Amino acid sequence: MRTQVGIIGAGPAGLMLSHLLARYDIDSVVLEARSREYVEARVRAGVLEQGTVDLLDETGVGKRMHDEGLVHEGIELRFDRASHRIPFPELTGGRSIMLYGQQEVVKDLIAARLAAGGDVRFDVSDVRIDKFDSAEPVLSFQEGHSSNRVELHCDFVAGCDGFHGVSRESIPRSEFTEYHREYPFGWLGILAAVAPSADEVTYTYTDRGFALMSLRSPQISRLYLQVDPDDDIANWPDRRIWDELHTRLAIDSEWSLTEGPVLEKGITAMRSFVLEPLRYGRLFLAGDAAHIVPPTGAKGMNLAISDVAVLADAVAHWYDTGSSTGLDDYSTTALRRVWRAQHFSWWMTSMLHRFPDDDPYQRQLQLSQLHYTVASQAASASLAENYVGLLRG
Ligand code: FAS
Ligand code: PHB
Repeated sequence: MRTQVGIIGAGPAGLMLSHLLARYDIDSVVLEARSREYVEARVRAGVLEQGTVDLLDETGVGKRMHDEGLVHEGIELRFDRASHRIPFPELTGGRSIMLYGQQEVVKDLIAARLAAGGDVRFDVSDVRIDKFDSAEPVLSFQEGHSSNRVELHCDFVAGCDGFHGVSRESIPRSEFTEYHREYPFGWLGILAAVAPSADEVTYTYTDRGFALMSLRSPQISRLYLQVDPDDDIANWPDRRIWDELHTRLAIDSEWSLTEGPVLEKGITAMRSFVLEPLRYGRLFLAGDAAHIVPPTGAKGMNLAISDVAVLADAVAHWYDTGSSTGLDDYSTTALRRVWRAQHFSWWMTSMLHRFPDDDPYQRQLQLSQLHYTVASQAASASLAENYVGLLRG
């Protein structure tokens, strides 16, 4: 079997890459370990940067996002029992964000690929990458319950298989540098069938820890609590979750949190991670396979999309001109935005969470940073331009 680009992973990175390559008439095959139902149901990110919204529109997959997504023109920061709004358009020359679940983006991309005759294979197993340091890399895998191995010969391999994928494990350790930071807390996230209690995404800093109010639709709320990283969701019955959310989100002005049936809950670890470089011969890494950010900056999915936007153009340039300049520059170009998002995500996380080993001085610094961020136009603009996403290029 042969294709031009073999893609491992049908998350936002792999699917968007396949979609972008198809617009250049470049063939690809996407290999996904999970079922279509699983990847389309996996609840993760919720915030699309302006650049992601624009790319979905430019490439013809933005209709349902505009029909069902929610444009948001700001976020709120809560501390000292008061809420402060950061307005985006005024501070970023008119840009905003879109609230639209990652699983909806995945559904739209899968539908677009299959409608265009794209080759997306679900339920594959034991994907292996060989000869990626040659001009003829080979992927091999098993399909469904078959024990036969299928070989996929390609010109390029894109490792879009997330943090626990096979791509990064296939690279000799001597070839790469890892940067990482573990955080001493996790996020407990719930999806609740109740109208959001806040109009906009609201981040809260309290002595008891961080909390976040977000949403997926006028009927579905998404909320998070900072918890111990090793905590077990079994320790968090719905009653305890709502009680803690009420406590952390409380403000002195007239406002209340509305509860509703919890549809889903889980605890996610928090880490920062970057692998450098992003290229190994004909193997290119993109998205969570190459980097992870704590979700406080709402960057994870957006970074995955921006990586593959760069990679698709570079691959197309090679096929069109034979020049490898785009491919040679891919890692440097992508990492520039990755490190900006790393810093912003680390900064938001450090400002808004209680650290187990912190002290009163540390907490005063956090409160000073929060007060300054909402009081200074320059500081608010800095947060806003990072949040809506830096302009491409
Ligand atoms: P993904 O992990 O989405 O996709 C990788 C795909 O590869 C998966 O479908 C996987 O099944 C497949 N795969 C893995 N190994 C394979 C193999 N060996 N063979 C074949 N396929 C393989 N980001 C935010 O911005 N906001 C959030 O609130 C947020 N919450 C998150 C919560 C959780 C629990 C997690 C894990 C991540 C969260 N993220 C969030 C980050 C997340 O959105 C990622 O940044 C985004 O999914 C990255 O997309 P991909 O790089 O495509 O990786
Ligand atoms: C979400 O809506 O899931 C969300 C919003 C903002 C974040 C993280 C997650 O920083």
